[in-house]
Amino acid sequence: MLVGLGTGSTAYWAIQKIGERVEQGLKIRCVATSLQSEALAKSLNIPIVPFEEVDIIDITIDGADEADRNRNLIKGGGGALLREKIVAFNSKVFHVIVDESKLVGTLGAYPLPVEVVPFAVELTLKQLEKLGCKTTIRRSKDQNFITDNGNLIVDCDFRVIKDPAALDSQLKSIPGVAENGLFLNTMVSSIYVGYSNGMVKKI
Ligand code: DER
Repeated sequence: MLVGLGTGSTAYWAIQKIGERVEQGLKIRCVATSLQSEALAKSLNIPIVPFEEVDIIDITIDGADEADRNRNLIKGGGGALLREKIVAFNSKVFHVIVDESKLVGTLGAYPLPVEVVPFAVELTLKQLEKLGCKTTIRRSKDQNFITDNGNLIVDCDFRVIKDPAALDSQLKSIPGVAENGLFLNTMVSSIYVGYSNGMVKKI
């Protein structure tokens, strides 16, 4: 199988476990959603293949920052949302793992990460704010956070996102927005919710 490796602290543990299985003889090939996950996979001797060798990805496993019961997600807390969305979209199966704290009734309390090209970012921020959010350009170590694609991340605080599909369309219509962190349920096969008592529920 060709397996997509997610990004973040949850995907970290999935990649570790996949590494153990590869060491025991599991024969798979992988693609990674970030340079960070690619480096981790390589350190565990998980075979990474270039995208030019890829037709369709069999299964991708990733985390999320918020998930609702309709299987819509907010992702991008780790800044890899564009690559994550490309890999998820091109996967036959996309499984998401969250802990119970990330399961919400309505998305939006977690500021929505939006990947934006640096050119004229001030204008793009104004367009984003017209949609009713407060914007913050993400910083890291006293400078703007730069994605693996050389872009900025703008965290958009909407408080409540009543219609994720409508907002996704609105965001996609703004030139300068490379991608946004809304992963709609059309793309998500299952969400596995882990509880502190060890129970796991599948949505
Ligand atoms: O940045 C991302 O999209 C991550 O996958 C994020 O959604 C989950 O990160 P975490 O597992 O570190 O909470």
